[in-house]
Order: sequence, then structure tokens, then C-alpha cells
Amino acid sequence: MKPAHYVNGVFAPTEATFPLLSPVDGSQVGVVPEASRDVVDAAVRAARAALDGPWGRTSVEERCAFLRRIADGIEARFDEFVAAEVADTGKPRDLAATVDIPRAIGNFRAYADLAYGRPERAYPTTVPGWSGSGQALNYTVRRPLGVVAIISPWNLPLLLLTWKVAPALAAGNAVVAKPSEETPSTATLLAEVIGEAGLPDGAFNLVHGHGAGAAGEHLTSHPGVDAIAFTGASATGAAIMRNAAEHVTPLSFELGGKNPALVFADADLAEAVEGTVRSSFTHSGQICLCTERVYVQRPVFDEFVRALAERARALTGYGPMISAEHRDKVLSYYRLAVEEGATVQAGGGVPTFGDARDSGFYVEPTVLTGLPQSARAVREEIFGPVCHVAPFDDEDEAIRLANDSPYGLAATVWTTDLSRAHRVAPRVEAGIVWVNCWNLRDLRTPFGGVKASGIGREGGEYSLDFFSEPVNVCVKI
Ligand code: NAD
Ligand code: 6OD
Repeated sequence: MKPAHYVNGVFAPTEATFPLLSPVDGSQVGVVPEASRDVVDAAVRAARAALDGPWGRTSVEERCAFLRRIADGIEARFDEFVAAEVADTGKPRDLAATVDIPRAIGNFRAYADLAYGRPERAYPTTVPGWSGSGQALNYTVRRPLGVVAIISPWNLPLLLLTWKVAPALAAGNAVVAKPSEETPSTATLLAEVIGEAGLPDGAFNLVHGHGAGAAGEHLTSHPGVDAIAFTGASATGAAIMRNAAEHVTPLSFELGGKNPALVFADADLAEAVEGTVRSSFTHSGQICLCTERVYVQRPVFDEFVRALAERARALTGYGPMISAEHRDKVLSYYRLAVEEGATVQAGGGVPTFGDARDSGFYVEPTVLTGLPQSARAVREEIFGPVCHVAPFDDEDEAIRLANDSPYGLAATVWTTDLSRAHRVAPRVEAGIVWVNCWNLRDLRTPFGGVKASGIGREGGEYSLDFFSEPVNVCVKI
């Protein structure tokens, strides 16, 4: 399968390409087309025409049926999707087969259920002193926003793309999507499946290419785009926002994080250690929800650090960083942390395997201690398999440390004291707080961040709200 643009129901050839490298061994595994401004224009025009054509006249029942067919189509080609995701990202097959691809299928099924079952409100209104019945009925209908641009990152390529495509289509929008330049393959397979599902031409379009000064920027600054849903780095969000300001284009942003974990002395320590191994090192830390700051109550601090470092050193079978550039960024933070005074409790370098992976983009799972809260390695998102562990004395200090960050995406609280959990969770400045668990997802719940971690919420009805506009109708009775 060769990555290709998909515009108006057709895979479009392109002359400009760039190489696709395997993160596992650095070898070239393909080429990716780079969408010019003309290709982006054509995709936006096709999306607009779809809204004016059969797609714009579909009922919610018809759209939900399309979503279910797309889910079935991905499921029917499950192994192909898994292989493509593994090839692009280098992530362990197990992760792609149990998280990425099942969740992509789940996203379409969940939004088929949610959109179909969605009630709207009505308000019977009494108007005192009005002749006639003295009553009116206000009710709300929702209409799609129009042409929506969806821009997604490389870490969970299909999961995060479909997380937005499914509700956008369910709400009746026409989509122009641009996946990350690092991970074009499952998006291309998705376009094939969408074509096979019979979606009207132009309802879903796909363009590939880079972000700044390229396809991503052409798309998000396009005057024909009615809304932008973006997942990626906070700095990219700021750049997109500057372009979107020109046309006052509405946006939904899921951005970076520097997520804290709070481990109280009353926690089940073994569970907290295992939970932190998962939350810091799953997908080699390349998930926006991963824990990079761990605060541990002083009586159990030494024991926790010892156990976490031991588990980190024992990890095997982990995947690489997505690119040489990202590996270098993560390693630069490993070096910076040491310059800033960190003690390296585990990892801190590049592993050697004695095989082709030595040419890949791997870094070691790393546990640091000893940094002040002001250190850049404690404040800035690294997006690799690394966490810094620091002690705290009481609940107030734990909350103060957790909140002392420009970010506010997700937090994890480990305690066996239920009252404490309920006290602490709402005081943490984050969009999502997990207690004694991590990344346990229910797709109906609000998902997103505060501060530099995002704007708005997605998930369940929150996504359907973003991707539609309420229109109030007032009828005099
Ligand atoms: P990125 O911001 O570099 O790129 C994301 C997407 O934006 C890519 O498709 C890229 O081509 C495009 N892009 C880049 N510059 C652009 C521009 N100027 N205009 C338009 N599009 C542009 O992010 P990444 O490196 O792919 O992903 C890692 C980042 O994403 C991390 O910061 C991580 O925390 C964040 N992230 C957040 C969430 C969340 O749900 N909050 C989820 C996953 C990743
Ligand atoms: O689980 C999700 O719905 C979601 N949006 C996850 C984001 C992970 C960030 O890398």
C-alpha cells in the first residue's frame, strides 16, 4: 500500500514526494506524497461540493450506517491495518493490535451509537399578556459546521485521526484530513475503506504532507475551511491559531502535556509502581497522557524510586522514537537533566541490541530524581520514556507541585483513601484525573486539557457539539 492523497473519492497521483523511514532501523520503506496548495484547494472544493450534494442531504440514520460500515471495513482488514501502523511507528505489534486499531473501530461504532441516540431540547415558553394561546415552542436543531480540517499527529495515528473523523462525519460535515507526515499509511487504508463503504465522493478527503509552510498550513489557513480540529504539540496549536484568526475559524485543540502522578504513602505501592511503569513507558512515553512528573509522599519515596528504577531497567520489547530528530530531542533532555543536577536512577542513554535496531531511533526507559521544580526537564514536555520523581510532604504540597506547570492535560492519583481521592482530584488543574488507574477510557466522557494542553473538550457529546452548530427555532403557537 502506497500513501496517496484521496480527493473527491479518487486516489490522486502527485509528483512531489519525500522518503518514509522505518524508526526500527532507519531504512527507507516508502515515499509520501507532499500535497501542494492546488491539491489542498481541490480537497476543500470537493468537500464543499459534497455538502451541496448527496452527502449534505443524508439523514443521521444514513450517516450512522456509513460509520458502522467503515468500522466493519477496518475490522475486515484488521491485520493489514496493524501491520501498517507497526511499520510506520515501530510500536510493538501487541500495542497496535490491542489499542490503536481496535480503538479506531470503536471510535466509528461509538459515534454511530452516540449520534443516533442524541436527543435535542425543547422549551415550551409562556408569554404573559400575549393574545392568542400565550405560548411558543422553542426547539433546537443542529446543523454541521461545513468543511472541517482535521490534523493529527504520529503517536497514535489511526486512533487519533478517527477520534475526530468519526464525530465530524456523524454530525454531517465534510472532512479534509491531514495525518502526520511520519505516519501516512493507516490514513490511506482508511480512505480505501471509506471508499468501499460507499461514502459519497468528497465527504472524506485526505491530503498528505508536512505542516508548517506546507499541506498542514495550507489547509488550516484555507478560507474554505469552516472549522479546525487539531491534535499535536502546543506550539503547533499556537501557529494554527494565528492562521485561523484571519478567518475567525472555530477550533478544537488537543495539545501537549507534562502530566503528574501523585503517589500517597497510603497507596498500594506495588500497584502504584506498576501503574507508573505503564503511564510513563507505554509506547515509549509517546502518548500525550504519559506521566513525566511523579510526586511521591516522603515516607515511601525511596522504596518507590528503587522499585520503579528496577522495573524500568528490566523493560524489554519497547519501540523506538518516531524519528531520528525526535530521538535527538529526547536525548538532549536526558543530557540537559544531568546538567541541571539530576541523578539518573535508570536508563539515560541509547540501548544496544546487537542487530538492525542499532540503526533505529531507540532510547532507554529513564527514571530521574533530584531536580528542582524549576528545571526545564521538569517543566517542558519531553514526549519520551522518561519521568522525574520528587518527594512531597502533604496533600497541599502535592497539589501545588502538580499544578505548577504550564500544562494541564491528565493526572494520576494513587491512594487507598477514598476521601482523599475525592478531595484531591478536583483540585488538580487537568482535564482528566485517573485514580488508581491510567488511560482507562470511556468514549462518552469529556477528553481534553486546560492551560497549554488544549482548547475545548472532545469525546461523546462534546465532540458532536463541537462539530455542529445549534440553531434555535421559536414557533408561536
Ligand atoms: P506536531 O504538532 O508537530 O504535528 C501534529 C500535526 O500537525 C502533524 O500532522 C503536522 O504535520 C501538523 N503541523 C505541524 N505544523 C503545522 C502548522 N504550522 N500548521 C498546520 N499543521 C501543522 O505534533 P507531533 O510531533 O506529531 O505529536 C506530538 C505532540 O502531540 C506532543 O506534543 C503531544 O503531547 C501532542 N499530542 C497531544 C494529544 C492530546 O490528545 N492532547 C494527543 C497526541 C499527541
Ligand atoms: O483516548 C483518546 O481518546 C485520546 N484522544 C488519546 C490521546 C492520546 C494522546 O497521545
